[in-house]
Amino acid sequence: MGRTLSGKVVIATHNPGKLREMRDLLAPYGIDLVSAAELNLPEPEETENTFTGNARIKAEAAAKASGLPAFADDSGLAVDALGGAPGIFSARWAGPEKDFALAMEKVNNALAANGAVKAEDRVARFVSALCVAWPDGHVEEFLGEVVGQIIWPPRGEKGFGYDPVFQPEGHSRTFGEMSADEKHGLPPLGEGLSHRARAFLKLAEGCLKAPA
Ligand code: ITT
Repeated sequence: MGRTLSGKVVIATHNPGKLREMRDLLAPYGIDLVSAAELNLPEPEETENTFTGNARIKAEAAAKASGLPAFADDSGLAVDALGGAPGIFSARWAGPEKDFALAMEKVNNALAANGAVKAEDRVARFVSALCVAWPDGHVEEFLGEVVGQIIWPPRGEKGFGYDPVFQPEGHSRTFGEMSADEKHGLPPLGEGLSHRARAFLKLAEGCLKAPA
């Protein structure tokens, strides 16, 4: 068991889709949540070359600036046939306008340019690195992953980011077609489906008290 998370906690993300999911995941644990945007915290530069490193930058910056424990996620889509791209650059592939229709098209075009047409050539994984940092410098880190395939054209209006082109293994619908509950797939519905939910289940085991 790591250090228990309680009281007031900052969710250190500026991405509204991720904020919604991180709030959802923490909701049963009776924690008082405040977002980085509500506290006007600046967005630190993500200068590390791993998901774990960048999650830690975000959590530590928010904990230091707020004096509160902070919970951050660094995540992305890693496509096997593209050598793991866009990976830690997943947000950056959408450009300054955060245009994910464009980012999804770039992924599909890159696969097409590689001749990756068959499902088995379009394997991809979503990865989530979660970090909780306390103002005294203590950190706890967790990693989750879900394997699937890139489909084209995109399907579904739910979720955010690359969800409409990602179909998790063993499912016939994309994350974009799933409700938040289905995408998380938490117990008793499942054993955790999305990368974020899988990392979160480890976090819950290490740092959260079971909901009353
Ligand atoms: P913060 O750093 O403020 O948290 P961000 O959007 O910059 O927000 P990341 O650097 O972690 O976050 O970028 C991850 C990108 O990967 C994100 O912008 C999404 O487009 C994509 N992504 C991550 N998890 C996803 C999910 O569950 N569904 C769809 N896309 C996801």
